[in-house]
Amino acid sequence: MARAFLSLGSNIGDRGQHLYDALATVRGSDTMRISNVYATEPVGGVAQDDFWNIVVELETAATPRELLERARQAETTAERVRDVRWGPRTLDVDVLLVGEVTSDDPEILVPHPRMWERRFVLAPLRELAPELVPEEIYQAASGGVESLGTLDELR
Ligand code: PH2
Ligand code: MG
Ligand code: MG
Repeated sequence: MARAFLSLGSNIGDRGQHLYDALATVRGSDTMRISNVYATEPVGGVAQDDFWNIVVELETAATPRELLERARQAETTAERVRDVRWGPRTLDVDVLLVGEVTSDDPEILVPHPRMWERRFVLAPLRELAPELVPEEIYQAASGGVESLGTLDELR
């Protein structure tokens, strides 16, 4: 079993509902912990609305590829349309870390190559796993983030 971390984000429609609806699919039958929800400034891409982002932690035997399949299934359920790279989306689910496992499959790079640059990833991640996010790395990352409390409180 490994500790795996996935990042979820939404900036179209009912952001809290999209995040909430993804949880059962992302979880499978694993044990899951969920960070607070963060309202976050869009990083990169086109001008767009703020995101809501969370990170979830799974205690899992799944491979990166199996986690990618769960992520895609949740995105399909949210009727995500892929047009603009880094553009607005109902739901984005990215695999960040899967224990010590690495993947160099271009469809599913693990660890996620851009995770250390993004506060919308690091703020919720460090809540769940402070030992993985050194303060200097957090400070060097970019993008405004504001904690909104738990997903349950927001629904
Ligand atoms: N996702 C991106 C690009 N930019 N910015 C924020 N704040 N949150 C995201 O989830 C996000 C982003 C690409 O997936
Ligand atoms: Mg992403
Ligand atoms: Mg993605």
